[in-house]
Amino acid sequence: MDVITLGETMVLFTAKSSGLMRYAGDFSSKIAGAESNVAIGLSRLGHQTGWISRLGSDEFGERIQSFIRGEGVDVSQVTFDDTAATGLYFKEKLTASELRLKYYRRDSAASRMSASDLDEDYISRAQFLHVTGITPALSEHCYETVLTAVEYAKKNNVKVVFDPNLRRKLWSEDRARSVLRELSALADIVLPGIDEAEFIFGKSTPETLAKSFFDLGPATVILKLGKKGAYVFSEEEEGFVEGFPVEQVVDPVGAGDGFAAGCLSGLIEGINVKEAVRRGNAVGAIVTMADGDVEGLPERDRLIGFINKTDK
Ligand code: KDG
Repeated sequence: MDVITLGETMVLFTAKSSGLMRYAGDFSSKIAGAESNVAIGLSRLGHQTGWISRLGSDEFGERIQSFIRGEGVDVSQVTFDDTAATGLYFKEKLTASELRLKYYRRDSAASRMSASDLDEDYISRAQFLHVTGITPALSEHCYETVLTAVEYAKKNNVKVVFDPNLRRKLWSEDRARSVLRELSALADIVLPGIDEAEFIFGKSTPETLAKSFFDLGPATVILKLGKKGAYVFSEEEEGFVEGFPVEQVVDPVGAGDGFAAGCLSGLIEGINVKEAVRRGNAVGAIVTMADGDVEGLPERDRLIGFINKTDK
């Protein structure tokens, strides 16, 4: 297994018309969840991935499991809960460039994940464990589950990759800041966005923010500046890696997960960090050109074609 991840995946309903969702009659339905987005992205690039979660024993849960399994991700560690529902998430397109996201996930099946759901042996088989700051925000149980997964990874020399993925709607500012800092300190590689870094450490330059993460403990800090690119900070390498031009942004949600998938794909293959980040930038850019959080994740040929086209 190359990467194992854990977290909540929801059914995503997107209003087909723009404007306030109260007037929307038609919705498309897809599936989305930061961690499964990463697992799917890696699988499309040819890597072995596993996703750990809990789903409601309902039609939405069945749909999510089938979809993710169909993408080639191992779902053997997914459990079903008879007493809670699968989470839902709505995307409201106010204008072509203004999105509003609304969750119906409180007390969902995934929020009841527990550390006892984890199999240490399963986690020990991975090269990387990917975790985000969304899962610990779901419940105290989920927070403990993430910490236990990280503990199992560290015990078994599995590298921990942490993407803060700050979701302000899910928890209080103080709690978010303290947990994001705690998990950053436990990780080997962190992938914060500049806004997330400023949320944790206060406003500063990218260099100082990257250094603040580095001082907490991770060996590699990759600070994302959105479409502009990302700043790399590690003992071996340091510097800025420029992003790729995008013809037209159709839907930006999921670009950060695409970035994580591209970047991890490079790290699994042992290319240098800056090259891995360039791959991450390319996947992130491609994702924004399609509607949906996973629909734009490219297969390897498309990714190589996109990078080569820009290089010319
Ligand atoms: O990064 C994109 C995710 O945020 C989205 O797919 C849904 O997992 C999700 C969340 O909690 O926002």
